[in-house]
Amino acid sequence: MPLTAHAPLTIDEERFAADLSAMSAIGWTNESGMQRTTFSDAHAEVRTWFLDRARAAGLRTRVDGAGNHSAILEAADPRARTLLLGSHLDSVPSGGRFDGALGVLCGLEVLRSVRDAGLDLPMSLEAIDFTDEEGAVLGTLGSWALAGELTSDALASPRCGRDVLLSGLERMGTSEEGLLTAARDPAGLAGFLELHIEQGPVLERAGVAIGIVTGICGSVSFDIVFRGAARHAGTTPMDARRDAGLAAAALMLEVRETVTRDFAGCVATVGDVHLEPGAYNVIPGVADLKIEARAQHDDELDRLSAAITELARAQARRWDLDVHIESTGRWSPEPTDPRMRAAIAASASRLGLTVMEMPSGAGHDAQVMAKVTASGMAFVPSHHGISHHPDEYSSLEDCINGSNVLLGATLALAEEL
Ligand code: HGY
Ligand code: MN
Ligand code: MN
Repeated sequence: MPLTAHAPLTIDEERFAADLSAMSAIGWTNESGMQRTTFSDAHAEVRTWFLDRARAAGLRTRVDGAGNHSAILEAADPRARTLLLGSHLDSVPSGGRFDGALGVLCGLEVLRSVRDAGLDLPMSLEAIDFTDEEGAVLGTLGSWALAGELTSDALASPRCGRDVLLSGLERMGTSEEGLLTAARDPAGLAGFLELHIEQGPVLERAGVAIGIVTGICGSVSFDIVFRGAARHAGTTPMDARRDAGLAAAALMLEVRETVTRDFAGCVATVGDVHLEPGAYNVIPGVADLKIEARAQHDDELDRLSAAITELARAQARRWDLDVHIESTGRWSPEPTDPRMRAAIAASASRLGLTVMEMPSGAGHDAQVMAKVTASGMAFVPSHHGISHHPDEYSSLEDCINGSNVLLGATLALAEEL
């Protein structure tokens, strides 16, 4: 009798809810939300917690050369391929409790539920927590390494600086060499599924329980440094200044105007501006901006990059400044796999959950994994669309729905093999 002929297998809600609460407390601070950035103590603590919970369930565990942490439920057949289920346990600074972490716990819960049910699937299952999805170091670092997409060039100038990278890898029990040798043979993979919060308002506004992701946006990020002349704020006439802060302010507004006017459906954000020396009575000689832009198509990313670069150069000319523009990352937009979308849809429908297809405005490990194996994503609603903020919230019911949909999609894929 096919697996999917019975009433849908569902997760152990009590166990899942208790783990969601315990996991959410690790790295949580009442004053500034979730502080689990890559290499932080809280990040290490939650990763240890994840492996402990896996072992408690009788699952094998592994940490690969990229520091990706996995729980594994092996198929009886040693030649079986592996279906990866997961996301990331690292957070942005002052982030939320659900971004990434929910997907890792849902992956673990799928393995535990399959094991509890005594099912012997024709594929091994691996719940994986990828290293540094959020980009404190590089962004999707662990999935890039596993996909074999990581290069030593990319590691030459990481966002966190080489020292932090090397010392952090050492603390994580690996090395740059380990990162570069963590690639998994795609022939051994049966696919990748990621359950994630939507991080936007679409599902909640539509009153829909599950989002079936059609494609994941691409993004580019830059570090733009304007250099002028730090001078006395009181004695330097207004027409004799080379004020780097003015270029930063003008560029922030111009980027918004340009993207809003010329790039429908795209977004751009200046997420950080740092002025030096940073004193009331000194004209800023240096302005360092961290900027990123996103689009659903590669050619739009190219045009966005060119537009931002030209705007920065024009502001440098206008305020008589030098400007240095460094690319700090590019993630190509990727469509999800139709077979994965169908498995998610079939699972949601067997559970009686409403669904809608939608693109992802957030980046994810799934867009990296899509380069080497069939990948799919399912979303659960985010309350008021809030994310990357302590107020990020998804209801327990929605989280349980997400885990059940992931379980059902896993069984539907096993059925196909
Ligand atoms: O930034 C993103 O889209 C993701 O949360 N890393
Ligand atoms: Mn995420
Ligand atoms: Mn995120």
